[in-house]
Amino acid sequence: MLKLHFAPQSRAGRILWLLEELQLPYELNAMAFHPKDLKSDEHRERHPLGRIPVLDDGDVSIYESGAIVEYVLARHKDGGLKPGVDSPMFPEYLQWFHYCEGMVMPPMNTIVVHTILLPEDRRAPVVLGQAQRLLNKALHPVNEALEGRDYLIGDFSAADIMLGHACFMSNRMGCISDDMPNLKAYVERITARPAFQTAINMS
Ligand SMILES: N[C@@H](CCC(=O)N[C@@H](CS)C(=O)NCC(=O)O)C(=O)O
Repeated sequence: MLKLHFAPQSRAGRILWLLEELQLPYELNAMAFHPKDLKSDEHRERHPLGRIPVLDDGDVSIYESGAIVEYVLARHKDGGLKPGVDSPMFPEYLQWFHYCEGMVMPPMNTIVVHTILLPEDRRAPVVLGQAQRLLNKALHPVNEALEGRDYLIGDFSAADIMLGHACFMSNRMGCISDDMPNLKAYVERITARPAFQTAINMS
C-alpha cells in the first residue's frame, strides 16, 4: 500500500489531493510541521533534508512532489490526469506542471521564511517585498492562461494539482491581487472539488 509522509499546510497536500482524486488506497504518516518530526533521524533517512512529501511504495521511496505525482500516474493510475504525448495540450501541460516549483514556489518560500519561519528580528522587509512582487509577477501569466478556461489546459489535469495547489497557497497568503480575476475564480473552482476538500480537511 502507498504510504505518504506528510505534515499539514504543506506541499504534501498536493499528494493527498492526487491520491483522493484517483481514489487510490493509501496510508498516512502525519507528522508535525516541526523540526522534532521533520529533522528526526527517522525522517532524514527518508529525505536527506528532512522535508516532505515523501511517498513509500513497497521497496520504493521517493521525494519531490512533482516526481511523486509523475510516479503515481505512471505506476498506479493516471485517471486521465495527464494528456498523451501526441495531444496538442501536452507541451502546455508540462509547462504549467513545472512552472509550479520553477517559478511560483521560490518566491513563496522566501515569503514564508520572512513572515513565519524566521524570528521577527531576523526578518527583512526588503527581501519580503521583492519576493511578494516576484510572486505577483509570476502569477500573471497563469491568470492570462486561464482566460476562457476552467483549468490550466482546459480539462482538469495533474498540472492543476501542482500549480493549482501553489495558487491556493498564494491566495491564502494574500498574494493574488484583484487584477487577477481568472486566478481568483480558479482557486475557488479547485477548492470546491470534493477530493481537494477531503485532502485539505485531513491536512
Ligand atoms: N521541491 C520540494 C520541496 C520540499 C519542501 O521544501 N517541503 C517543505 C514543506 S512545503 C518542507 O518540508 N519544509 C520543511 C523544512 O524546510 O524544514 C518538493 O516539491 O517536494
